[in-house]
Amino acid sequence: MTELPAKDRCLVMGVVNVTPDSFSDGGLWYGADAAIAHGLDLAAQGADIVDVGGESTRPGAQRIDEAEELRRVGPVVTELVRAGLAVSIDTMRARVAEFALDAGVQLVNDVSGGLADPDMPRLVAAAGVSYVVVHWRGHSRDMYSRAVYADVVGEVRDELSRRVDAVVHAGVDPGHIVVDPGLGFGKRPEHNWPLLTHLAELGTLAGGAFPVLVGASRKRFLGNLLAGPDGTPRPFDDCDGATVAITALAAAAGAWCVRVHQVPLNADAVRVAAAWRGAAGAGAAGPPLSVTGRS
Ligand code: PMM
Repeated sequence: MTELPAKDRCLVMGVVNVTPDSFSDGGLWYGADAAIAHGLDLAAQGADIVDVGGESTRPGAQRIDEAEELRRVGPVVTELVRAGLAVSIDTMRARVAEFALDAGVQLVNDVSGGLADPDMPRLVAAAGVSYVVVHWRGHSRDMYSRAVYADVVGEVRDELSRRVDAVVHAGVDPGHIVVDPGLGFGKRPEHNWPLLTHLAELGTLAGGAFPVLVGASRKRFLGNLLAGPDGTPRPFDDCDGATVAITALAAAAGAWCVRVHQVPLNADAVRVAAAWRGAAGAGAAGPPLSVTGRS
């Protein structure tokens, strides 16, 4: 099977949202054929991994049922794995992850960090694949009510640390864990910036140093930053320049991977950052992941 790439630079994960309603590209790749073609395009443009998701997590989103999620992602995951791509499944449901693991994905990206479905950590542990544990405080329908922090970096780090302990307790190999501050998940714009500037700290938990994934692409806090003179936020799909800037900064700070909607310029940015880190004597990327596929 295709293994997760091990590179001496930050990896680029291209997003394939098979949804009618994701905040920045909802509907564009909703049909299976369009989503498969998009995944192949992202890989051809330089994505190291393609991340397939069927459930929108935009603020306020209502959940879809499991059958619908499987209907959306099933054919896309199957076909992209068959094409030889390194594929990750973006889901909070163990049953969806199980289907994707059987199809051959190498990574489970769970934006709830194992909280939404208690079966998820055991499933990932048994599969022996990599697991992205995202900081999360609850489902999208009311995520802003939980976005209250006195010390956002310290609290996110503590909560992530507890999730890492829990998934390790469920059997996940610590060498397979990636942590993610969950930008925008139960966070207001002002919370995302300190998280971005403390990535190394967020990856250094009681159990050791973990690779960090950053998902800033096209998120609302960038649209707010780039708002026009009348305060109107910049549209999502016009935030790719800001995303590339974050990619360069995060990769230079040692991020393991960036999750992005638009690949080519981000693929350039991670190479710039690798050269930057190399010249600074920092090593080209952050802590390594044991990148074996399913055992
Ligand atoms: N953000 C979204 C979806 N999946 N996965 C990880 N690991 N980190 C993220 O920040 C993340 C994610 C929401 O963005 P989208 O609707 O544009 O996919």
